[in-house]
This record gives sequence, C-alpha cells and structure tokens, in this order.
Amino acid sequence: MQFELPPLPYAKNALAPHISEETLEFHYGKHHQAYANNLKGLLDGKPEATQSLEEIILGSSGGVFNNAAQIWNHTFFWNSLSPTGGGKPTGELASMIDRDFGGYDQLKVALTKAAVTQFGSGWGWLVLDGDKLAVMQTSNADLPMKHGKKALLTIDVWEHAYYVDYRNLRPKFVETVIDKLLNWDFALQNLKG
Ligand code: MN3
Repeated sequence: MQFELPPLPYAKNALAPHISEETLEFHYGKHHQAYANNLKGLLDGKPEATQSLEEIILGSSGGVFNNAAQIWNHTFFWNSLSPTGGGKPTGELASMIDRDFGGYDQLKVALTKAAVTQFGSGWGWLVLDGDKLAVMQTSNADLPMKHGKKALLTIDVWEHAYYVDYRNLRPKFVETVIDKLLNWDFALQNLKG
C-alpha cells in the first residue's frame, strides 16, 4: 500500500498561475506515478514489500532507494505547497527563523541559493538539524532523513518541476515558490511531529 500515491492535497489547477495544471498532470500524474510503479515492480515478491516507505528508504541503495525516496520526496513536495501559501511565516517558526538565520529575508536568500545552485537534478530543503533550522541541497533522490535531519519543507528543482512553466529559469521558479506557495502550516506540523 505504501506504493499507492496519495491524492494531491489540492486540485491540479489550484497552484496556477504559479505552477500550471499541465505541469501537475505530468509531474504528479506521470513522474510521481512512475516512481511508484517502478518500486512496485522492483519489490514484487520481496520481503521489503511489507516495509514502510521510510524503512525502505533508510535500508536501501541503488534503484530501490531512488524510486522509494522519489515517492517520499514528491508527496512531501506537494504538501510543501499551498494555493494560499508563500511569504513570511508567523509564530514559533518566525521566532526560530529570526534566531537561526537572523530574519526571514536571510532565510529566503539561503533557501534560494540552496535550490538554485544545486547542480543538476535535486532538491532544496528547509530542515531541522538538531534543534536548529538549516537549509540544505540534495542531488537526485537524496533526502534529509539519510543524513539524520528532519525535513520541514522542500522545493523540487529537477527540470521537470519547472520547464513547462518557466523553461530554463530555475531562479524565477524558486522565487515564485517561496513568495507564493510555500506551506508554512505544513512546516509547523513537521516541526511538531
Ligand atoms: Mn519531481
């Protein structure tokens, strides 16, 4: 069952104009679905097929890891976005951002840099590292849990995430996600969870 994709947390046109329905048709409907189909095929009849997705991610490498982690990363990414998201968080997260980055503007610079400078395919992340907020970048399917860090928010910077809507302009995509879509309620849930 862990290989079934959860439904998107909003309609496919809900993030437009920032992320189009066409992008979600492909990114969720084709790319994310393909990782789930691949993992199902790789684990068919194997004992790992009964493990949780997190157990598979932490215990695997190669193709099993890549597909399992990409299922997790994409579900996490859809939840990191909201039609009513973006901008500055308030409350506890705002205080932690002030403490650990010196303010929201500095966090935005750091997260933008992590996402934009990731060479090739990968992810930009806001994470909890010990008891501090930090940003990190990962390549391909790699993710914070493999490095002992807790993910709070992510931005997918594989070309398939932005090429339909932004062509080669990854920085414009990243800026739009941060300003208009990041789901700080989800970040707070992850912080507390
Ligand atoms: Mn993707």
